[in-house]
Amino acid sequence: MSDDQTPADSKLTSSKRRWASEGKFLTGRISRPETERLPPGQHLVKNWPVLDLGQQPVISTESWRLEVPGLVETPLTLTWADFQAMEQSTGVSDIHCVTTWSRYDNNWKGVSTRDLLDRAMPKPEAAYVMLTSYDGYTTNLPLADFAAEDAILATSWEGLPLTPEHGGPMRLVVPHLYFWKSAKWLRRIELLAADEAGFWEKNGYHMYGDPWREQRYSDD
Ligand SMILES: Nc1nc2c(c(=O)[nH]1)N[C@H]1C(S)=C(S)[C@@H](COP(=O)(O)O)O[C@H]1N2
Ligand SMILES: [Mo]
Repeated sequence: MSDDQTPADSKLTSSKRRWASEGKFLTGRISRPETERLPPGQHLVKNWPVLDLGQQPVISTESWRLEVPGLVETPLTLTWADFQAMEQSTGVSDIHCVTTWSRYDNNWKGVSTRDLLDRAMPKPEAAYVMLTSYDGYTTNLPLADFAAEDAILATSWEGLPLTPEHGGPMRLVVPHLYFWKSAKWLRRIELLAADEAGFWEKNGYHMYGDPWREQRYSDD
């Protein structure tokens, strides 16, 4: 402890200052009234459309691996058994696709992104993630959004194993961003210091993709 402490420098204020600098308790979420559940320009569907690049890879759970390289203390390569042995979480969330359909109340089960990150331990300079899938698809998002409380590495939807066309055996779900950020058939989660454009982001889609601000396409 230094000598130039002011009386306000209690243990609590110093830990609060540390929490502030670390962004502790920040969820990255914004509360919205229930009347605004449907983002602007979206319409509700009851079915669940399939959208992808047209190549649906078939990955057996025997050959499946999940890699977590980049700016982490512990780079991971998990087998299906490793992944199943991790704490399993459930969540209910809405899907908002940039092609204007939304689907409410999807029940997911899988591993929360936070639990995965706890295991890999991001280095302080890690600020973005680049996701790479088994079909060659890539997409990018800030680490804080990947680590959102309701972001889940889903292996199950509505109590059933996630079907191959929807990204089985495992896909990401990040409910608060347009669904193109939710990589199906996820293979690699690379932690980066700087943002890089993924597949759609290189093809005119927004780098962030907030449905509430209609960030469908990049400005230029
Ligand atoms: N690996 C992979 N993930 C992907 C895509 C893709 O082509 N490949 N398409 C994205 C897009 S544009 C959307 S809208 C959603 C569609 O998911 P769904 O087919 O389960 O509805 O997946 C996203 N994740
Ligand atoms: Mo999409």
